[in-house]
Amino acid sequence: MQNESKKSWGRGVIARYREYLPVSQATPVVTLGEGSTPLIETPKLSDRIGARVFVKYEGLNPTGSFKDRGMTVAVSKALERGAQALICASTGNTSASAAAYAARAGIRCAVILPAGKIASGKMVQAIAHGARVVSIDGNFDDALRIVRELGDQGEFAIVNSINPDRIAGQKTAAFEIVDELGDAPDIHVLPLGNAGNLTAYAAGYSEYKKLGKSRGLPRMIGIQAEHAAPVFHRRVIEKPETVASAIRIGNPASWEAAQRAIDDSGGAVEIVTDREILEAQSWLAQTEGIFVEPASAAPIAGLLKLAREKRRDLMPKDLTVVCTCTGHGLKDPEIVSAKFSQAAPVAPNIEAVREAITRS
Ligand code: AN7
Repeated sequence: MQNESKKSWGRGVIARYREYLPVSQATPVVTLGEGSTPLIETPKLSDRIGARVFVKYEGLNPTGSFKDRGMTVAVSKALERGAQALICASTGNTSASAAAYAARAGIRCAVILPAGKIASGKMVQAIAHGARVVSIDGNFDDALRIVRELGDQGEFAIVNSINPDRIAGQKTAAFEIVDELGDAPDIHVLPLGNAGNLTAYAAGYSEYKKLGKSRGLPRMIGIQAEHAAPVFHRRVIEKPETVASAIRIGNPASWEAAQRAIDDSGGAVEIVTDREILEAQSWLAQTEGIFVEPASAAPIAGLLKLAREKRRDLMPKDLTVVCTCTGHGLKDPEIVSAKFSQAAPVAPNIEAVREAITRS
């Protein structure tokens, strides 16, 4: 018999890391079995970088992105406080996750999205899970401003990463990495949008180090898209633009905390072009077998750029590098399918099919 008093049943980050999270026996746990995602060693990427590189593949969470780690904690706590409805602004993944966890919790969910800028898979998820979807004629930063105001009026629980329960849940990804590697990596690279995730990882690594579970702390390196790079340029970007719609953000909510985490760790913020992002996405899918959405390819593009520029200040040789790939490639299928023109069907016989396979 399992000892139920010691170990809560099932999967999910609250079950696995309860003692490090702001939950108690009174918290109703809303979970879809998130977390425990694979840390995949990537030999071809390692060769190109000159380091031992792992991908933390967060696209394998229940709704296909890292947001689920924070959402399980945020929605459980919202339910504990008696919330009847959730609200979030989103570039897509937060809304997909909020919609699913709200459905699971049996409460309403409203998602406020920049019109025309949400990848189709993410939009489909919000609709499928029954969220009330409101598109605004504005960008993510406008949507978040409205959500903050609506949240202040007490009608909705905000589940954006300005909610500290979200950050608490997301730090479990750092715990998993240290638990698996037996120590912290030397470098951690991830995409930087609202900067909540970088802040969460830094908190997780630092908490684990204080507990003696790791010896060092990784340098935190955030990667932004060239025309959506407020942290890199140290100024608000009024009209951010990038093919990586998830990180099309001009005024990050966790800007200060992330900047501190980057500085304290001896890390950096770098930028990559849309072209570099799409090339990295395609290369990772075709050489390592890992399909990620464009925002999640940004850190891969960033690592390749650091290696190309021989930035040995940030990346001395033979280190251990972990790169978080935050969302699944299927979230944004048009990006890839646009590259292919569907060939006309061929006759249903071996000769025609063989000819089609070998045709250049
Ligand atoms: C795949 O869903 O902001 O720096 O509203 O979906 O913690 O914001 C998504 C962000 C990286 C950036 N990768 O993380 C939203 C949203 C993916 C993302 C980020 C997002 P943060």
